Amino acid sequence: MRVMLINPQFRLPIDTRTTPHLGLAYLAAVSEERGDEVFLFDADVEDEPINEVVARFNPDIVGITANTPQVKSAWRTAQAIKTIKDVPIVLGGPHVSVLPAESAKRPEVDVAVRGEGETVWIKLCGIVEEGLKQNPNFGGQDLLDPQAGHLNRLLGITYTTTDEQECHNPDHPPIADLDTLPFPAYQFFKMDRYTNLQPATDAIDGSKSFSMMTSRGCPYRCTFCSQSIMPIKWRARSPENVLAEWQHLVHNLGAEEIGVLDDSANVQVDRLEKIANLIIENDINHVPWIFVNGIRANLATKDLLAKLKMAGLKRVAFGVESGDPDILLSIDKKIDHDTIRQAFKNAKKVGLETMGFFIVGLPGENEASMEKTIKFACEVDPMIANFSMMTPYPGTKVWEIVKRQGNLLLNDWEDYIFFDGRARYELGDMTAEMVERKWKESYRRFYLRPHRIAGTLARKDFWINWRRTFSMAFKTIFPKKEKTELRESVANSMGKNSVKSP
Ligand code: B12
Ligand code: SF4
Repeated sequence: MRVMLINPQFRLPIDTRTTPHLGLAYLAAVSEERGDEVFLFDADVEDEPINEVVARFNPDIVGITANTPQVKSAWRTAQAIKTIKDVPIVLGGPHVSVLPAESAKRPEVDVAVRGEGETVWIKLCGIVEEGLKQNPNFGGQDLLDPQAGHLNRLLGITYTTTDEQECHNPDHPPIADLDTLPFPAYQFFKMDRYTNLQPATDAIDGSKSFSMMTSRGCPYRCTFCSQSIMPIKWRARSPENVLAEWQHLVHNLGAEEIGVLDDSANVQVDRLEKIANLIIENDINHVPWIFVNGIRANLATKDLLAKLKMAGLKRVAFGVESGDPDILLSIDKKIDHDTIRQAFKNAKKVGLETMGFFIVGLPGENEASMEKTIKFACEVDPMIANFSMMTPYPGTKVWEIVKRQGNLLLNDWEDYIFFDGRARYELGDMTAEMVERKWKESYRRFYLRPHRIAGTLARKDFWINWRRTFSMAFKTIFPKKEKTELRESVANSMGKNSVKSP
């Protein structure tokens, strides 16, 4: 069967790296394992319009991924494809998992898959394949025919039948043993067109950079985080299985750097230690790697960090979020400032680069609490500080709070991004003006301290990438007020602009 997987186009207002989409890489891998012919279309790096590729490849099923700011682009892509052929179109990903009915009721979307996708995707492909055996033109309408009932028993999906009945089948159980999954199938990506996610080495373009997930899910439930997409149960791959992928990336694909994307990589400290030991014993610790997301500060002991450093870890990140103890408590981070201080100290002591994630504009904030966040960031002083403007994603507790008590300033999913300098909501005494001002201040006050300027100028990668760094800093501090240009270009590239705001 011919299977097409799509990452729809969405460019952030500031330049971020472009890396292969790991979720699609997994879906491509299980499709390949099933014996399907796979075409992966990543609109961020393709030159050819989607309609030409669809006409040529003639897929039997199409899967499109979507996070919140991408979802309208996903709908536009589906519309463009449906004008060519009524191929079954399946949407999945973080946004679709939280609001499946919104996509499933659209005429251009046939099925919305909720949560972890591999098993459901494979089962759907099997259903379509059976349909094609009976009818070589089996399409979206046939799949949704209530008389035929093709989708009745498939867990984890939402769809609207041709007689307009919305069906929300029960959840699909999470994959119990992650070791049963094949490794992400990078062979379907145009690898030379990507940059690295967060540089672990000095090179940005052309570095052979790969992402990896050694565990899925997170046992914590921070109020601002879209973690609700994955099952609450944290599941980990065995150290041996992680090592096998690591070796594959280094020996077969020539990885020069690896970004570990786990949400909470150090939930089981002994597992991480074992992975580190295996990397060392198998002589692949010369390839630098980083934790792209924060690891838990309460479990970041000096011994663990020292071992990880020996295994090639170059940089570690911690989610600090707020410098205000009451706010930290209110977001259910389940951590305190002394623990965070100690984690940064431990990391620096063993010679790791550090990164801190901070949020400006959480519910309950005021000028004083945001001030504490800036001061705390300066105190723990990571090599990289990332200040995000709080963006309430659907499904999160913050989203519920803002909907109930606040004044949401967003009316378009494409604006659900957190680096464009505009506040997303007002709540109580917290005005948009205050959040925007403190957010800009946070970057200015953190990075424009004399020792930071000196430190930055002394870094080799700064001089290699100075044009990009300046351009990003300028766009961060002076963002474009209106993104109409961006939206028009995305819409035009799809050849359609008929998707309305939510
Ligand atoms: C790496 C990453 C990035 C990278 C993206 C790299 C890339 N090309 O993928 C970068 C840094 C660029 C990035 C940017 C952003 N990100 Co991000 N990112 C992540 C992160 C940490 C890992 C993603 C990943 O690889 N997951 C592992 C794979 C296996 O999971 P997956 O992609 O979700 O796919 C699975 C399922 O969702 C499903 N599935 C997905 N697509 C499809 C399609 C079909 C057809 C089917 C059947 C199933 C299916 O099956 C897959 C396999 O199980 C996640 C957190 C997380 N744990 O997922 C956040 C996350 C996805 N990001 C998030 C956000 C908010 C953003 C930004 C909007 C932030 C911003 N700057 O404003 C931008 C948007 C950028 C854009 N262009 O769209 C949110 C999304 C929330 C939401 N409601 O959309 C997440 C969930 C973080 C969080 N906890 O809040 N991100
Ligand atoms: S912010 Fe981190 S610790 Fe909190 S729920 Fe999200 S992934 Fe888990």
